[in-house]
This record gives sequence, structure tokens and C-alpha cells, in this order.
Amino acid sequence: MSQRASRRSRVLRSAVATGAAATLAAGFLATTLAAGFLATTASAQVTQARPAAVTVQAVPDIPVANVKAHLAQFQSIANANGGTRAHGRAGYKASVDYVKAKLDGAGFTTTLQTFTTSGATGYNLIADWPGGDASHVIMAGAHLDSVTAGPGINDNGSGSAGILETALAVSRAGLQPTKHLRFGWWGAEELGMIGSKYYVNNLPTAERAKIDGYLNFDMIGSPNPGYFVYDDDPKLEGVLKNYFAGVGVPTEIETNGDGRSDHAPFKNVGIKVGGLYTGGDEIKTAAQATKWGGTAGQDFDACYHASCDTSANISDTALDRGSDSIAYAIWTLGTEAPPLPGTVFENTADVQIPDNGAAVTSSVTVSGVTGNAPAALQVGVDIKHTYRGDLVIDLVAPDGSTYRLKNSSTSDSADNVVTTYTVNASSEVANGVWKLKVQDIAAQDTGYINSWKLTF
Ligand code: DTR
Ligand code: ZN
Ligand code: ZN
Ligand code: CA
Repeated sequence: MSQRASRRSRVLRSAVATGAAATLAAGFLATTLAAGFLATTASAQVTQARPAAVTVQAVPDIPVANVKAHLAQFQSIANANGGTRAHGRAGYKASVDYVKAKLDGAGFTTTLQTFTTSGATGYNLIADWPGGDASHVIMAGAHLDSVTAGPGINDNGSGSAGILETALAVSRAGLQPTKHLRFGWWGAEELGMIGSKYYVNNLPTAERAKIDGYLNFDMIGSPNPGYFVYDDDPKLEGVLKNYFAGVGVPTEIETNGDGRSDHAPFKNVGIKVGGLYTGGDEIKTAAQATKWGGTAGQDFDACYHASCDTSANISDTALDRGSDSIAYAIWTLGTEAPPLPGTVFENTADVQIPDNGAAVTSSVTVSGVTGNAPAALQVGVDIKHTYRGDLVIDLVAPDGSTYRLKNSSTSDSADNVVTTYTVNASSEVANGVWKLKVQDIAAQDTGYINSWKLTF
């Protein structure tokens, strides 16, 4: 392993460890290091070195006291406005004004978007952190409205305060992310995600395409908490799960959440989504109480949509972990190195394909690549054959999972398969032995694998 590559992986590991050990990570470490891919000497494989500077910054510990201070403000706002922060009530607009003032003071570019529903003006607040690649946006959002019955401190002062304090931490760090960061506070979620639908509907197609991912935080401080990570985009899910794995907290997947909060309008137009939920009016099972503590047989949040959803209705531990998970996700996704031109791993040795016979394989060993394979892994295939319809072709990942590249066809009588397939291999670890598996399933015509390659 070259010094450059070993140094890189060591620093990345320590950055992850620091982010996970939230209580240790006060302040920031900035390390400039070189990203380079290994040159391998294995025969028939070619690697192009491509150094580039990358800065890894340690993830800050979000002070839960600050998050709680925002919740105290939301509670005061409700107290002063008939006990609620619901859409159309004075307590909603006062909540928006509070959040906006904090963000304006921290250097965000804020936009107040208005809409009308149920006979009242609604407001979304959007905050952009100046800088980053405008064509790659990482967005986090939370609804800021409560139901009319109460002050809505867990639902959803918690998510609102968590993303607010993370945004303020971005400002305190003077973070210079590679991607563009955007935060959103939605109005009228409790009336059917009206605000977030309005935002997405009014976002031009070209702007939608720039959002690499949207993370939703609706209820992250439930008093009898569970930790449910949205089971949607694998990468966004993986980042949040990594945070919790790093602090030794088990998670479950949130499948119930589909369509139940503000990520739904994003998902519906094809934007990748993820998020965290610490539970509502569902009952905690005995198994869940064993793994998470708390009380089995009771709701995760017995005050869900009730007047008792006050600042007393919060688990500080859940709120702390939830807020730290937001920061972890924003730092990890927002400071990710931009995709670099690919490193090629190739096998040019010929492999004969027996006529109407058993499958054969050709291997390529990938090494020196950090993390998972790309979502658009390029698989270049060059097979000589006198009737390509005979051929069934699969890509086999290092763990044995297979991806079908081509089915057989009795009518495709053309010669040769010379093409590049795109495979979503983002759930596969990049390093290891990949195989091209080819089988000829009809008699008479024959051929061989001439070469094939993977571009990472
Ligand atoms: N939409 C939320 C409550 C809710 C219920 N299930 C889920 C799952 C994931 C996120 C949120 C929720 C509310 O505002 O009432
Ligand atoms: Zn609600
Ligand atoms: Zn909610
Ligand atoms: Ca054949």
C-alpha cells in the first residue's frame, strides 16, 4: 500500500470515530490529505492514480442544552399564543420568526415562502448556507407546525430545533462543504404535508435534480424512545445507521413512515430521502424496551398530538442522539469528496465460453478503494461470440450477490457483446474480487470473454 493511500484511510477512520464519539468531539479538526487510488501490480489489471486534495472535518457534538433552549422558546411561544403553534395561529408565525432570526444572525440566506391553505396563510422557511457545489444539494427538513391541541414540542419542535442547532453549528464551524447545504422548516404538515408539497411542487425540475438527498426529522425526542431510521435510499439510511452504530445504539427500520411526513413529497418526485423517527403513538414492545430501555407496553410518545406534548415530553438522551445524528449526516454527506474520474480495474485474459454449457467467470480484484462501490458502476464488457443471444451475463460482487447484465434471447442473432452496463452497486463494498459470469445456453455458436473492466 502506498503511503498516500494508507494515510488517507487512517485519517478517514479517525474522522468517523471522532464523529461517533460525540462527547469527545468538541471543536473541529481539519486535516488536508491526499485522496489517491492504489496502483496495483497484479497482471492484467490497470489502475490509474488520481490524487486530489480532500479536507475531512470532525463532526461537532451538538450541545443538547442549545437544542433544549430552542424547545423552551417554542414552549413560551405556545404559552403566549393560546397553547398552540398550529398552522394559521399566531404561535406558528412566531415560531417561524424565531428560527429565521437565528439563521439570519448566523449568515444563512433565508427565504420565507408563503402559501394559503384552510383559509390561512402558511409559511415555509428555507435556509441556504452560502457556498458548496450548487448542483449537489444536501437538504435536511422538519415541520415547524404543531396540532391545535398543544404546543407540539416533540412533534415537531424536536426535529425543528435539531436541524436549527445543526445549521448554527455549520455556521460556528465556518464549514466549507463540498456540497451545498439547505435546511427547510415546513408549515401545515399536520394538515397533510401542505407546506412541503407546496415547496416541491414549486421547485423547477432542474432544481429538483440538484438535490442529492433530503433528510427528514419529525419527532426525534420521544419520551419513551425508539430509534427508527427510514428504510429508503440506502446511502442516506447508511449514514444515519453509521452514527448510531458508532455510539452503540441499535436501530430499527422505519417502514410505517412511508408517506407519513414531509419526505413523502420529495420521494414522490424521485428525490432520495432518509430520516429519523423516535416513535409516536405506537406501543414499545418488550424486545424494544430490552434494547433501548424505557417502558414496554406503553407508547413511544403517549402525548402524541395532545396538550401534554410540552417541554416535559422529551427524552434528553433521544434529543441529544437525534441532533448529533443530524450533524453527523450533514458533515458526512456535505463534505464528501466530489466524484473523481474513474479508476479502471480490468482483466484482459481470454476465457473460453463452452457451447450450451456451464457458466464461466473472469475475475477482477479491486483494492485501495475506500467504502462502497458507486451507484452507477460502469461495467465494460467485451465478449466475442457468433450469436450473442445465446449468452446470459451477470456481474458477481465480492460477497456473491449477482447483478443481471443481460438475458438470453433467441432472436438476437448479432455477433459479440461490446458494451458498457451501468449497475447500482452502492450496497456493495468496493474492495474484493468481482466476477463477470457468462453462460452460453444454446447449441451451435460459441465465443470467449475477450476482456472486461470495472470503473470506480
Ligand atoms: N407525521 C407525524 C407522525 C408520524 C407517524 N409516523 C411517522 C413515521 C415517520 C415520521 C413521522 C411519523 C406527525 O407529524 O404527526
Ligand atoms: Zn403530528
Ligand atoms: Zn410530526
Ligand atoms: Ca451457443
